[in-house]
Amino acid sequence: MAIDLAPTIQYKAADYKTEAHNDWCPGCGDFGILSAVQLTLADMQIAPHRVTIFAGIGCSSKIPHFVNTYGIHTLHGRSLPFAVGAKLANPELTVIAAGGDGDGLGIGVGHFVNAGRRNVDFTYILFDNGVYGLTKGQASPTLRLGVKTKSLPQPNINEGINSLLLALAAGFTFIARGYAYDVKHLRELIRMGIEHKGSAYINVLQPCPTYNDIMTKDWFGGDDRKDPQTGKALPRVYKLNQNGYDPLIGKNAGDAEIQSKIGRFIEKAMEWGDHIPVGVFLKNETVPSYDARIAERIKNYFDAAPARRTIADAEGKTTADLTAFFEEVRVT
Ligand SMILES: Cc1ncc(C[n+]2csc(CCOP(=O)(O)OP(=O)(O)O)c2C)c(N)n1
Ligand SMILES: [Mg+2]
Repeated sequence: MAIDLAPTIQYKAADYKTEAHNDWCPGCGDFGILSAVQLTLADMQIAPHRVTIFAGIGCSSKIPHFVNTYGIHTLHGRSLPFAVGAKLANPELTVIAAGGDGDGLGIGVGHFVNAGRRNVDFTYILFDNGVYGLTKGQASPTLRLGVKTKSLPQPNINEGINSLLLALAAGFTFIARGYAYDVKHLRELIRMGIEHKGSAYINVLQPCPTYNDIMTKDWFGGDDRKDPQTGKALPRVYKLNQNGYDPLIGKNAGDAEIQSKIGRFIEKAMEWGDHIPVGVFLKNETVPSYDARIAERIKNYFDAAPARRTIADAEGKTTADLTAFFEEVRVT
């Protein structure tokens, strides 16, 4: 009788939690994002050792300590080069990059642009609170012109970056925005980002209860603007797909369809103020992922990717021999 070797372990969200001490402030939006990541990994039944989370530096960038997978707390702004390298070395790995708006769109923005244009298969979750939380609330690159948050002596003198438009220009092929306090919705977005074959960017609006006293949970929830009839708050955040928005640019989409979908994307990505859309803005299937492009040139790439190779013998002496790998590279 054949022995069934299929894995029987059922992972629960608790299996992705760690005992590490968490020093995020009470009420921080980071907790919602952390839960969404753990729940998504359980939803998808991805074994903890098959996932690596790379982060930069900041409050949000501490996330690898709290998720029971492999994780690297890298340098400020450097999560993406690590994520890209890991995915190329081990294409079987589920790669998540995570970090703050300061980390990813300030010091790390060059990597953001260059990662996007490669379309490597990873998911980047950007915690967007409009401030440098860890260093006491300076304006981050996403804080808009004229907004004065708690630590600023005067209103912000710079215009904020629209990271959805930047992600489009850079070449990300999956672009979404979530809200940290809507964990159920965010969990779906993260799943779709991981399932997407290519670079996925998920911007997450994440109130900072300590330093961002303008874009608060109450502000996003519209507590200051009530429906005159019902007296109920009118939330500023709304779901894109409520209005029949279709983010998909299918594999065989023609130029006209691509242009019209990009046009609508830009329109939606520019909405802010009393109407802030969340959901999937774009899923472009016309661009091949980077590993697929590599596999075109290196025929045995998926079978013999660098991480699958034996690199040392029992004594630790190197046995690395990449000859066969490079013999496959076609120079035309
Ligand atoms: C090279 C370098 N420059 C500056 C800093 C100081 N620093 C640490 S975290 C940070 C920004 C954090 O903001 P963000 O990425 O938005 O994360 P948050 O704390 O808001 O989650 C800065 C400027 C650093 N650690 N390294
Ligand atoms: Mg921040």
